Amino acid sequence: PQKSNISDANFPVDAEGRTYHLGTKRGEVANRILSVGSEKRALMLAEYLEPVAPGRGLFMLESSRGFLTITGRYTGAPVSIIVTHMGMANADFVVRENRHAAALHAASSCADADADDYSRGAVVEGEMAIVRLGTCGALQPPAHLGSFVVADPGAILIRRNPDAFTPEGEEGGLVPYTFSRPIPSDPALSLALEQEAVRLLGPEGVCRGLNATADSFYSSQGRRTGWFEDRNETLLADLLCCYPEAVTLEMETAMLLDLARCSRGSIRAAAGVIALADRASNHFLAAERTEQLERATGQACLAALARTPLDDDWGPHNGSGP
Ligand code: R1P
Repeated sequence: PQKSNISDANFPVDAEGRTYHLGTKRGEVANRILSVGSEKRALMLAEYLEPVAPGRGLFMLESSRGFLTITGRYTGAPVSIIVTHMGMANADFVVRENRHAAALHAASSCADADADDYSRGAVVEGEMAIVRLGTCGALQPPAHLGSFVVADPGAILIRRNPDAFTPEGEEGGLVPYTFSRPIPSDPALSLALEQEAVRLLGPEGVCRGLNATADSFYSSQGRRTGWFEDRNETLLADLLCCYPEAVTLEMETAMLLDLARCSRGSIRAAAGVIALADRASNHFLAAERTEQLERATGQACLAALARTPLDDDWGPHNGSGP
């Protein structure tokens, strides 16, 4: 894909209607999306999918930018697993390019543009549900090494403020890191995710709590590296002072929840993360245990998506499947 010419600088698509970064087009992506951070995790979880239609394989497409989309069915419901890689910009690509509406730019100049214009030409039409399955650092109980933590009630965003690192900023007392207010997750989808995880892992392995999403792995997560002036020595303490209920720290959830909140009611989003690192003790989870948990919690995410009722009509039966 993406060999033909791109049109529309506002929202680039090629002549086939394939998006610029994810490379997918209408009909190739299901309304239920599981967003994962790595290709290994996506391929492992694709083992639990059935083909979209009998006698056909899973739909798989990797874009030139490395975004892999796999579409199939889980317990009958169409689901796409998408490799989102890391960080907020990549989460933004995945959400926006799937929700994309090619006609929006043209329609926005028409005085009589109506709500339908937002779905015309979309990669995914109708309501969407997106669940992120990620890994994270555990900040405090109830999250501990190996826990699966559902981001309920949601997530806050930690941003590094470059202005604070200038002489003027220092003089003016600018803070080097800012914390947003909580961004809510979808309550029903979060509950479904928690219930499915408890079913597969047992109640002791699952908890819920406020997530903190940082705009980097190092400085804005309070990691210290000698070559950079990061002024983050008190960052984690400051975070817990501001949000005593924060339990996990990672890099995508707040972006997903923010976009869902701003999606004009078209996207429901939730996230669950496996605590891979304990930020208090500095311990890290063994690779074999991580894989076991990825398999179990991945199935919980797929089950939560599959049981979520959506106003969609996707599938080969109406010609919209891949
Ligand atoms: C950092 O190592 C990455 O791991 C976490 C962070 O959010 C970041 O993306 O999540 P994933 O395992 O989903 O990538």
